Amino acid sequence: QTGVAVRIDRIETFIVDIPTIRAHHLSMHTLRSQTLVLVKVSCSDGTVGVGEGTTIGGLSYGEESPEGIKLTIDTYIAPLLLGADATRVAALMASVKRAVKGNRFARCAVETALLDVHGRRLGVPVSEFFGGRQRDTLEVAWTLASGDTATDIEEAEAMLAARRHRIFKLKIGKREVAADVAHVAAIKAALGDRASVRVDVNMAWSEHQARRGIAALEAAGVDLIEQPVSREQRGALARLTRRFDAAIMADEALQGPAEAMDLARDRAAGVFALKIAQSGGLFEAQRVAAIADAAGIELYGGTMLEGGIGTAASAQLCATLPTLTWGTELFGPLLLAEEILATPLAYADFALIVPSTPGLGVELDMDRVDFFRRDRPAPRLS
Ligand code: MUC
Ligand code: MG
Repeated sequence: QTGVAVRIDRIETFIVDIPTIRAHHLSMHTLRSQTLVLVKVSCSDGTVGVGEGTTIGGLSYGEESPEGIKLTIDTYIAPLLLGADATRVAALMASVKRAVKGNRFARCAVETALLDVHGRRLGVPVSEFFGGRQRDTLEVAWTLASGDTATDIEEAEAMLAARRHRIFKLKIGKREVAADVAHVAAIKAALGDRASVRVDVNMAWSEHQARRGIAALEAAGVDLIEQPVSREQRGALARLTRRFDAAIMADEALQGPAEAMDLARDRAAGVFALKIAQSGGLFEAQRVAAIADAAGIELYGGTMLEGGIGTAASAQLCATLPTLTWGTELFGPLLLAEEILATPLAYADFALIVPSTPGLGVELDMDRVDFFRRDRPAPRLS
């Protein structure tokens, strides 16, 4: 193309499988390793940016799988972008959205890489594209999901002692309601006022189960209930929100600004789990946050258990939000047994320190990425 300031020359994708530090039990899947899809965008001026598209448990969490995210980027998004002006990030993503319906995780991964490369070129962190920072650290929750109550309590105590986390999210919904409630109540009783205890049901309950479950959880001192019922059951979510004092949070039900608008109009949740991938990128997530703000809905910085790239991208946006009442759960890299960043993200005093160098503020260690790649390249012979 003529008149293009900086051309997009190359877009590469890598599927990377990384073991987790322990089994992570969710209502729909048990994770023993996490699969990240990494995107690398190289431009004609020599700048390179990276993005990440990550989901949980293949197709068990949502409608995009890691393999599908890679295919969507390679086959449908990359050809649209090659040769285009890399400096027009919002316009590029608008053209991608016209040509690629749905596939929000894939679009988010590409947008993240474009923002990273744009920030690096301009010498500013990605947070500057969203109005600049309102905070430099983000409180981070930890998810207790070992599958065993005593192990979870031990893990929480260790996190408190290390001043790494004082908010704990428990993944429930796999067992009988009574068994799950007993598990959560035992953990809250052990931790008392030293910690906030929250649950994520990942859509596993019927409305009736939710009424029984939430009443008991509220009595046990749980302060936040995430996605108790199916994402389609918006009426049920709204009724639960009205019925209980404990905050009800929408996660799976929230897939971008249009759904945010519907949920806000129906008052179907008191809190939104803001996720960049589920929203369709950082720009769309910023719009979700604006709708929440206007509707008086509180925000929580959610995760898809991303590695360091996706986590840094979420952090760049979360740092710019006017309010983030419930903090974040940007702990994904801490659940992975292996590091793929050249320098790990820093966590201290219950918080993630938002990287402040240009772009996302993190670097991939490409030797480590090559090692964990599903299609591992043949070793380079010197
Ligand atoms: C979810 O459903 O929110 C976040 C933390 C965790 O352990 O799983 C996720 C996904
Ligand atoms: Mg959730």
